[in-house]
Amino acid sequence: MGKSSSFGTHQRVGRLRCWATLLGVCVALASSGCMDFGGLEEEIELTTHVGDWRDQVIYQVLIDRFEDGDRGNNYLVNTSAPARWHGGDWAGLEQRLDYLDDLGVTTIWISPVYRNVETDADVDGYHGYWAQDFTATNPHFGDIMALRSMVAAAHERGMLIIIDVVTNHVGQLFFYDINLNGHADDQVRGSGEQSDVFHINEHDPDFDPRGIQSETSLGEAGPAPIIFKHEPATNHMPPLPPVLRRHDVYNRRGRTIDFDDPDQLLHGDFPGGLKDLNTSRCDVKQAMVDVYARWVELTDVDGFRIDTIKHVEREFWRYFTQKIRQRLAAKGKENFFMFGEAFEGREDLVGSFTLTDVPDQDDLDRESQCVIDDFALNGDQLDGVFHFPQYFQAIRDVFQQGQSTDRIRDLWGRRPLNYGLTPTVLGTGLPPIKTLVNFIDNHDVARFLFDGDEAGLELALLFIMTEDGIPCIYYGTEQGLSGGNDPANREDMWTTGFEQSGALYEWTRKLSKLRKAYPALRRGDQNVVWASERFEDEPDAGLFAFERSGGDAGSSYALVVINAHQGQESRPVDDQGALMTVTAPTGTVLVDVLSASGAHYTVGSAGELDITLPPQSGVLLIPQPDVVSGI
Ligand SMILES: [Ca+2]
Ligand SMILES: [Ca+2]
Ligand SMILES: [Ca+2]
Repeated sequence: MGKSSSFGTHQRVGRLRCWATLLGVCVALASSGCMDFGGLEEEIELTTHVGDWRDQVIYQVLIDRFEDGDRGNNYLVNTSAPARWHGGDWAGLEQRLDYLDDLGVTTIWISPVYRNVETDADVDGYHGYWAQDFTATNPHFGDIMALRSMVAAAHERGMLIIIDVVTNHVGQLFFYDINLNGHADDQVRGSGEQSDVFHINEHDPDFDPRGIQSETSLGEAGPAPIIFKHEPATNHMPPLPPVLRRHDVYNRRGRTIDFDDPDQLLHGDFPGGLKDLNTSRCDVKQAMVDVYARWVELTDVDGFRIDTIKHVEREFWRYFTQKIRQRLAAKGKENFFMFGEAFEGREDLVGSFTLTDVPDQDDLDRESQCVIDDFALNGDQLDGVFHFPQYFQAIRDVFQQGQSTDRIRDLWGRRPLNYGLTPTVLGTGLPPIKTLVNFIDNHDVARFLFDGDEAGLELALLFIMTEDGIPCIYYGTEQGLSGGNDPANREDMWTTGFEQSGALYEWTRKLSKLRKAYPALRRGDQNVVWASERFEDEPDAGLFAFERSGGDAGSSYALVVINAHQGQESRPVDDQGALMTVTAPTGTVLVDVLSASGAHYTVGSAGELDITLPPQSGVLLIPQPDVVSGI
């Protein structure tokens, strides 16, 4: 497949917009070309809009839930049910860019942009993770012009856009015809008298390492055929681009039951009947590069957040990321950030997707057989990852539950063992270990306030906005949204009124400004100066402190001290009475730039710093001569 040939087969249908037509008309055209990019297939000029990704504050938006800027694309909308389409769109996000700019957001990560299964088992594809047509805009979110307009408006403000991408699976687009009767059966039974009773779900059968087998009354009858569905009303239609209609591009082994089994982890259908692509095939690798590079070429977006990375082979990530970087860089888009999501607490596993060591040369030679250009493969993978281990060990354990802070020190101490230490070729220029994406919550977990309190949330915000890496805020955090697990955590943002005066909003905005004002918070190396294994009534229970300095931060210095204890004031002092020591020189006056009164502390003759913090509070200390006024 040539670089762009996969899109060449789609016939233009003029300016016809899927969403603007009646659903039936759109579906009638689906096999003849309604799936193209709204009739606009020309590329736009690509530009590199970012310098250093560590300067960014990312904000995650579920497009369907953020702002409804265009009632004209609202179909199948039911705002009274959390798992239905609610009407948000790209035009709505564009209308709220000023709000996000004021908050200090610099980068917006948005839901997948392409067409989805509309609804499956009475749940809608509003989240964007049920791909049906990778080459068409999601008509609920707008057309290509609306997407381009929003991206351009963000760029005009100096903001960046990251799109969410899925390469592991498509929506529930086919069933396994296990009983060979040509249609989908959710349950099949024998008589129970002459034959055993058995249950089959042909949409989502359990994993079989041999591949799903067909079965007749006489026994097994070989691999079960797969049959693409043709249900226009719910957009269960054969996928696009056309290569995804080949049966052998799917693993066809059924639903993953045991995530600890590597075969199931990599090759099983994702729960919910999401059909797993065979991502070690050359045609699948090439199709995914084509599809996703194309979205950048059509819109000038600045990065990818990549879904479900642990369900896809490392060899795919090597091919995908390297070919995306090469293709975009050749067109003027450099420093394109690709970070991945593995919902996983194991740091060695999460970090393994950022390692750039060349694997076994024989493997690399085999993988290189997929290469159709002049650039050989190396060991590079992703530029960064979502820092899920920290979500569990710091956000949940410490800031929600008040457990001991030494687990944060230990977690950070293991970073060099687990994350890539070398920048990828044509990547961000930074090693992955410096661009971990730090978050408090997201669309896949209950919001912080569901299980935690506002003081804890403020501390967690202070933590992610001052630590090494790139902070990422889930939409509505600044408005105090508190929904529980999916879909309750996907509230309609418009119900908040986009107020800009609440305490959490102002706290977040202030932290954004401080991060921007002090290079140490973005570029400095990180050094833990106090952590405690104690969490009951000891003097230092709940205390955690770290410095940011050196690295690329010049002479900039910052010290963050946090008391995560939920019931007592604490002080960094051990049982022998020894205080915390810091690297700032003796006599340095450190000012708490979070405090309205300008509280300050002086470094003692042995480098010690004495500070007592109320429960669930923190300080951000800056040397007095460096303090920027007016924040
Ligand atoms: Ca709308
Ligand atoms: Ca059947
Ligand atoms: Ca897979």
